[in-house]
Amino acid sequence: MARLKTAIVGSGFMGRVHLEGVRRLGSVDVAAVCARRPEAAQALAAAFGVARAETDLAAVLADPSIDAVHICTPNATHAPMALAALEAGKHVLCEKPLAVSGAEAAAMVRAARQRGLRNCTCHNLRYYPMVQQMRAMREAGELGEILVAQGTYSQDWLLYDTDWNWRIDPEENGPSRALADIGSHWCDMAEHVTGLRITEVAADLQTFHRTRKRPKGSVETFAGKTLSPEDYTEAPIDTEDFAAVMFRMGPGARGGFTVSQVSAGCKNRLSMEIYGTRGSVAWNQERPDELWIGRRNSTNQLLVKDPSLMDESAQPWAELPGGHAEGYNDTFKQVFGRFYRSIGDPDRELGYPQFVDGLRQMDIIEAALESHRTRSWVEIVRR
Ligand code: SOE
Repeated sequence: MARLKTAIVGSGFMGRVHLEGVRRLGSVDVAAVCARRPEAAQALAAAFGVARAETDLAAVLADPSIDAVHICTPNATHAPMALAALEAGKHVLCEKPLAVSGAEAAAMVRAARQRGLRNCTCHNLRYYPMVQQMRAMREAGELGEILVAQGTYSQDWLLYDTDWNWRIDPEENGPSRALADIGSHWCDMAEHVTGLRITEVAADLQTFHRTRKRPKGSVETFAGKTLSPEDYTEAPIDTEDFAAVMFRMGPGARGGFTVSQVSAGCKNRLSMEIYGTRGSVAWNQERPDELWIGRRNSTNQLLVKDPSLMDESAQPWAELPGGHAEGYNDTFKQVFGRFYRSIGDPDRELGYPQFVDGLRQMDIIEAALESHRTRSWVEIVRR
């Protein structure tokens, strides 16, 4: 396959994760890093030996040698940047949430389809080996009919009123914070593993800190836990720190999840529990190589990731032998590898989430916001 060229837009936590992930592929060159602040673009480019550090996205998009772009910037920039990149004929891999509204996400889906360009919403957490094992077991009928899906995505990096990040500013983040940021991961995984769609929601949101101390200068994701800035401004906050969501998955399956960015001791605790008529599975991102398997009439099991013990259809997502953990960074490599291989091979099975998957999560988030406002069940209207 001919070598491809890409650009990373965004120089924060996710821009660096993406750059590292692309570098592991061996068939894609990062031609440029683009960021708002020239010193940030230059620092990230220098750290990885990338030739170009840009602050002007238009200059990157005007480069005919660049085949694709990764959008790793605050949520409010996703749609304008993706639409400009698609207009310039670039394949687009965009971080989640796909946009700040369902309308924006729908426009991105339309634009990618009209131009026949590859498009990906980076719901990478699907691709931990044991998450793929849960999906494979469901597809093989080992769980039976799905009855219940439940869990949480809980963190503690925004617990204090001095914790700040662009996600707290609705101008950069959009109207939903915890639901859009980590609830989108949870819902995408629940639908991916069960093969069902969330059809209705009843949600209760809470903002515990009605004001936060906004530090002067930018604070990179998760970095606020170590910063002790000298001066702050008191900022009013109306995006949610927490949400509890009940949901229906069609006429049968039921479930519920919480999302929290204020749960002390939870670092990135995404727990997924799926209960079926023949058996159950449970997984926790903080112990990613372990899968709990529950049975009614035989002993429960704890499966430790080992490709030789996994269902055949899950094995491609486990590239290391048992006992060698496969973690967060590996999930990006899995997504990126399939994304770039699909560019060179139009007939290939894609195997990664598209913009349409990101749109579905925006529809769920908007329904949850409406449910909270109206204190009622809200149906997910599929576009
Ligand atoms: C912050 O909650 C964050 O960086 C999310 O935005 C990512 O999607 C998640 O993978 C890790 O935590």
